[in-house]
Amino acid sequence: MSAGDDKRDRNVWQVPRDHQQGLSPAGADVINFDGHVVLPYRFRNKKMKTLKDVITLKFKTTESEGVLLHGEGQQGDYITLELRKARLVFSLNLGSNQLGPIYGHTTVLAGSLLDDHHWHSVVIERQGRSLDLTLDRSAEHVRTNGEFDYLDLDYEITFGGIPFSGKPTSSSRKNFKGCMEGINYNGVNITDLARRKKLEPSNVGNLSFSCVEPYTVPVFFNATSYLEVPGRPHQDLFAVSFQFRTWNPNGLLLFSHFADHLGNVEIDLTESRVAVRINVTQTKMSQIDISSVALGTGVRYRRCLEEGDTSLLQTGLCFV
Ligand SMILES: [Ca+2]
Repeated sequence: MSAGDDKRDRNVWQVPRDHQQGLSPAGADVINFDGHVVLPYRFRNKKMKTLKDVITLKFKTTESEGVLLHGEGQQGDYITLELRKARLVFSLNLGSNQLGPIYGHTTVLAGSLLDDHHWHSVVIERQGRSLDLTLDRSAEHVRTNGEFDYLDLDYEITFGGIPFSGKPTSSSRKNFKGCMEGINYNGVNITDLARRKKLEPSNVGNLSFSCVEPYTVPVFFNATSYLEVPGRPHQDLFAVSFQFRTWNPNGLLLFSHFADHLGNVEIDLTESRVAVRINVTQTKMSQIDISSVALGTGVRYRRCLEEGDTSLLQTGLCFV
């Protein structure tokens, strides 16, 4: 226990010296999805049979789950791009043969911690069974399963969610809540069509053309920046909650003195583990409950390290 570190003994707010917020390009090409609305692009001839697909879009969100786009056909073909546990999941089926062993379901996973309210770009390029999924600057190349080359979709491809159809696949998936930019489906500028009211959004929810900023935004820290908040005098309760991400195995997350020289509390990372240290100089404190704090932050932190997101290298500590 390192008590008495006077550098940490502060009690006023200070704006961190290296405070950055997520940059959100103020493009005119954005669509905000509220988590309910779905934007369909209906095919002119009710069917779309493609040997080649090129789909591009950018998204930013604070949600870890949500369907970015979806299409399906009565033959069993489907295409779905979604976020699951803050990872990008692309599912494609060019056709399955239910009589034989041929099964076309193909899944590609990309990225992690994508619910960081920063823009991420996605490019899907398919030529027959050859598939490239590019997320930001990293590309995955796969060959789709099965023997079929054509994607056969019926009626529409939807953005921001799956319209309710009564099927279990649609009801178990969350709609996308966040912002998309520059949606292009095989040369069709979906964002532009939506802005010109050429597409009919679903009746539920709202589509808007500027990004809604979330109530909370991440705060970035480097090795020398910090944030100071005033304490609440004459209160017996000390309660704090936050989420964080970092690439660093060691670092001080929080420090506070208790009133009346009772001691202090310190939450830090030590060798990739969260430690809550309470230094009591007098025995006035009767109850200490730290379990939820330690578990909550630890899980997030471990996931960050396991998934090896190198983009965190530049950010240092990040509280969200
Ligand atoms: Ca097919």
